[in-house]
Amino acid sequence: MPLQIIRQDITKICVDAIVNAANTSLLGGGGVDGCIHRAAGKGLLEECKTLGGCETGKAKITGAYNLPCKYVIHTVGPRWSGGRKNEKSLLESCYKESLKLARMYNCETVAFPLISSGVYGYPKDQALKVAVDVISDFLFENEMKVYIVVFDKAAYKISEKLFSDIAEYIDDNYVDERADYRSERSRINCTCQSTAFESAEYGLSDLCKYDKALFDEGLDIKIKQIDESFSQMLLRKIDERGMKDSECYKKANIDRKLFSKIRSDVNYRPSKTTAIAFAVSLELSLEETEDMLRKAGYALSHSNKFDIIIEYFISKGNYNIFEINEALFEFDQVLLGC
Ligand code: AR6
Repeated sequence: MPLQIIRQDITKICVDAIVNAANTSLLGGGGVDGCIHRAAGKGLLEECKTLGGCETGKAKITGAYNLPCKYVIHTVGPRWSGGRKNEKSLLESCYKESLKLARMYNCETVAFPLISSGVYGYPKDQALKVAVDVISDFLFENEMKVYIVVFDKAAYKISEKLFSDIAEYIDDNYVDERADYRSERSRINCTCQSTAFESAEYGLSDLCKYDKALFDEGLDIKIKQIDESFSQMLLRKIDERGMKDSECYKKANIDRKLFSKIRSDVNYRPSKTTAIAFAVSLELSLEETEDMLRKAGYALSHSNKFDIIIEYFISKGNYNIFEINEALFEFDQVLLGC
């Protein structure tokens, strides 16, 4: 998954470069800047002193000293002034300039904090949107794995309205499913009782022989009718949509290597989250999504929140994978594309 949102302390992440939300002096401060300098040790400050500061929206790179990464990229975010002072484009520039430096230094993995969203007061939801938009644009053209590190859960919050809509949808569907589940169980119990009765009448060994002959015959026919596999359906849908492979896997937030594996193995069995990520990328209808999932051996059920949230977004025709992931994160579910 080329872009992942995780909750962690950025100083503990093993990547090629971590990004620091610094100030124009580059001589350290509070927030994540303070954490990075403390964890890196004095050498980092000594190197920063030689850089001559950094303008807002720009970035500079140093070694990482005692940190587990190779480099620290220092960028200076804008202070929030109500959105009237070009904050958005300055913040976009922080991400662009940092990614440019990371590419120049051949970094394959980079972790960003939510720049400007602490001491500098940029609203966290808007700061996250800028980060996701700029990074995903960059990943359309470049091979890199990028993490957005959110320190507190509040930073990663979908709107109240969306949250309550999804909560309501989960509520409604949970209830229906529970009722269906109860009636299904009582139906299964009845069937089990009548089967037990039949076994007693015919004798178990006769039944077994009879079943085996039927099974062999049925199996033979079934094997001849093997359906299109997951990978075949995926490639067919890509063609039908007139998409390029790269367009599809990038939109699904899946990396190229995993896509090549799926492409070259007709019987590849993806994880459920990967299969759904492709369904979202291809903008499949709910019915088509369920068909594609079945081919990978999965189903959407109403007995877990993850499935209901996916169903909610697909049935609303909302195929924005990052918004879906925000909702999954909010409801403590695994994210798509992993
Ligand atoms: N790991 C990941 N994220 C963190 C960590 C951590 N260890 N610590 C804080 N955050 P901030 P800014 C999050 O204030 O708003 C400094 O004094 C935090 O929750 O560090 O760009 C500089 O010297 C928030 O979401 O940076 C500047 O003067 C995000 O990191 C000024 O603050 C950014 O918060 C820069 O302010």
